[in-house]
Amino acid sequence: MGINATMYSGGPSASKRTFLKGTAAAMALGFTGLPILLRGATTQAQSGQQGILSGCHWGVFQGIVKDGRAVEFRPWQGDPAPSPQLPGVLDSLYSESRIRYPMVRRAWLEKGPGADPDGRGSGDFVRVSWDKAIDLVALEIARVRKEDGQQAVFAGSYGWKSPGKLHNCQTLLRRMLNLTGSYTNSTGDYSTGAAQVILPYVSGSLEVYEQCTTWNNLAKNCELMVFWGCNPLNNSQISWQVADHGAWPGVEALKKAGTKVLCIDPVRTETCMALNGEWLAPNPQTDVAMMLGIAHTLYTEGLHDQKFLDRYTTGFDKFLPYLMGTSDNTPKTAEWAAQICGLQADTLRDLAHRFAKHRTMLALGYSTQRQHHGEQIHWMLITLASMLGQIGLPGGGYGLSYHYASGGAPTATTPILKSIDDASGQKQEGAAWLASSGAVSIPVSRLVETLLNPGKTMQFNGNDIKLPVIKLAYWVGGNPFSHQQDRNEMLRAWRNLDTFIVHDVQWTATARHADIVLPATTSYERNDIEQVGDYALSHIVPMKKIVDPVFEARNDFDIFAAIAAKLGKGYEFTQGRTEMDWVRGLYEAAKIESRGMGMEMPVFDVFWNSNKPLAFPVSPAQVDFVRYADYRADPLLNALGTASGKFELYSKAIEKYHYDDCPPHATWMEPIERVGGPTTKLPLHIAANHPTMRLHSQLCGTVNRQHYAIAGREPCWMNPADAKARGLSDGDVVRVFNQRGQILAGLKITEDIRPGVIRINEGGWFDPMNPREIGSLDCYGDVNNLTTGIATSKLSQGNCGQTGVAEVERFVGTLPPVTVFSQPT
Ligand code: PGD
Repeated sequence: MGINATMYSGGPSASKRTFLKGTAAAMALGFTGLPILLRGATTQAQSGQQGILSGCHWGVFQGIVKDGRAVEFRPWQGDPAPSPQLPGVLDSLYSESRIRYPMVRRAWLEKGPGADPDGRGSGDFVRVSWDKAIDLVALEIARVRKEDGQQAVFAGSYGWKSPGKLHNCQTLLRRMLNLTGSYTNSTGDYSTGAAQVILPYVSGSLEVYEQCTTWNNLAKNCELMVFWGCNPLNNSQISWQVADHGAWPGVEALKKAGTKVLCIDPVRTETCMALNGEWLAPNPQTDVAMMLGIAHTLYTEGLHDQKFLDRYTTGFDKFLPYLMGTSDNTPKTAEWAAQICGLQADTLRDLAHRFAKHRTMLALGYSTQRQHHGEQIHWMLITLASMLGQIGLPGGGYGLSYHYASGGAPTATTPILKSIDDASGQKQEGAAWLASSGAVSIPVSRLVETLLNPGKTMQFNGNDIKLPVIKLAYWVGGNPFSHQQDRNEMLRAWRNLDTFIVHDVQWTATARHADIVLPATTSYERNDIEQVGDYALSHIVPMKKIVDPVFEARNDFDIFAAIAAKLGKGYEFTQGRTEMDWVRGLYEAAKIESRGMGMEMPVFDVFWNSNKPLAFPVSPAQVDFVRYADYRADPLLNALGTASGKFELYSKAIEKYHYDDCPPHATWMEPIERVGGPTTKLPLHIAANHPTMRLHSQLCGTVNRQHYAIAGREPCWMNPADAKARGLSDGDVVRVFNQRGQILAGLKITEDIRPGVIRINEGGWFDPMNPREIGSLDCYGDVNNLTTGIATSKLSQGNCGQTGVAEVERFVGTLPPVTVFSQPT
């Protein structure tokens, strides 16, 4: 398949003709060198309608404006599969939950920092002027630093802030704090907290965010595609940068090729349905045992590839005694695995045979490692793939990002746009969320533990960290009252803070629990620039301001510039440059870099005024990219970044840490709780998956809720057998509860989830009936009331958002109203 087909098959109106027209346009503008194309591009503006080009997590779009108000966000013609979430993106500008003015919690304003911490979340705010708000913030940062030290200010501020290389609110927060002092930072992320720490020991790179063998290559060469907890058609709607949606043509190509598809998942996913896949649903949290059962069959039947293991891996000899049970008296036979994972032993043997016989791609998702001992599954998958010996072959091996940001869409030849930096002297390019500056850095999901245990020593990835005393938390571009597990433990911890400052666009539960709330602009009220596709990097898109800021919203950039100025570093913060100076400068730097790659980008004004994304070419080699082909071809020249230069199926480094919860080879370990587990009493596993009509918690406060809310609450999927056993009917309002919390939800009965599992998507806004009471009933349905706050292990200290069990009953009594989507009083 050629480049054009890969990029455009399935697109609404784009065609080869449009592509050629774009080429002609580019040439007419006189670009030289390799062809740089202004592609895709009969814009609404050109066809006589007002359309302003921009981009967001959901894709490239045109903002249609009437009388100063955005009335439509229309997908860009070149988008092969526009996200149905776009109407909610537009609504996020004007919805009832928009933050309008700077607000301060009354008790904090009248009695000072730390006053009445239990009153957070009760909505008693006082509107203040911007000048007053900036004063309060600057003075409070200075006070805390003076009284409690630099580390007492927490600016880890994790979250899916909007894209854009200038208005990156988290970098801007740290820029302001670095210029005026220091702070406590966080390390890692909530997506792959466990995998990104263990994989460098195993394959020598972060691996989870690396490009996969392309869909194009799979369509030609893969015989068995295994989506293991991996759902591209839900999760690739969005990207960290601007989404390209290359997964849709990819999946379409697989379908056309007739590739056999197997989905291993407690939920029958959109991807499984679209590809008419075979669905296998093991007990949740038991995949490592299942993989071990398959590995045991491979080995005992001589189906493993010893030559591959010898040449490309180390440590199989140390893993083998565990697999065969000579080291622990438990052979990991198919029968042993079957009684843990709930599938038949014959099914596991059959999988071993099919994996070995066919060119097989094992595509694993991230949620499988967001579990207690989550490090093990990615390690075990690589161990299994190594035994199969197909890593580096076309269409075979394993891939860890097929479900995320259209991993597997071919990567263009492109310069990398730089971003404004955090003034720490460290460059923050690419995986900015992994960079750490600051006085101290704690693992990102461990803030609650830190607030509850200041001074404690925490083990983390071979090091000891002394948990700092934190008095002020500053959050921008994230929603910890959604993303953090065990909401009630978190509420307890938050009471130890003097001050909680939040900038957001919407009155999320996080904003509602703040002491100082500042209204930020959305991307659609400011100018910026971004790349399209985290893997594809297909275009650079102008993110143009579509409308003026609503109410009193201000850009994070301007807010932090004002605070920096109050603290004596105003010029250092802005460098005397305006928004458009910065955007132009970032583009110009990329233009210079592109010259080194033999390309010539148009001058900035031409790019900006064209109202079109700037396209970059994709080489035939990238269209047909095979992960690890180079390593397979020459393991010495292309050695991996591990200590041995090979895949490490046993890690001597991890052995030296002596962690009781992370042994030196892939191991099955019981999670703290799981359905059917030895000590677990409650009967239903909670699949806290990513939602279909929002991005984490973003857009929950918009019209998109109409597409999924049941009785005004977050849906809870349940298998008919489980519903029958509890006398429940479709559409019932149910109470879902366990020892950690209780939420209301609307029941959806469906065969698309296995018995013993309920699905409540993460990101529902927390709406406690009585905000002063810890453990109060959540009236809307934030699933993280129910999940466990423990860490995956001492190695990575990742979050366990997919570990939790619960019970469900019909709600009786007077239904409390949902209040979280309206303005606080
Ligand atoms: P979002 O809802 O994206 O969630 O956690 P995250 O905190 O990223 O929150 C982003 C917030 O930033 C929104 O409130 C949005 O309005 C605000 N925002 C956006 N743009 C701007 C801006 O320009 N300026 C300012 N000031 N604010 C802005 C997501 C996290 O949740 C992640 S990444 C994962 S993978 C985890 N997933 C799960 C899970 O699968 N299951 C459970 N149980 N829990 C999870 N938690 C994690």
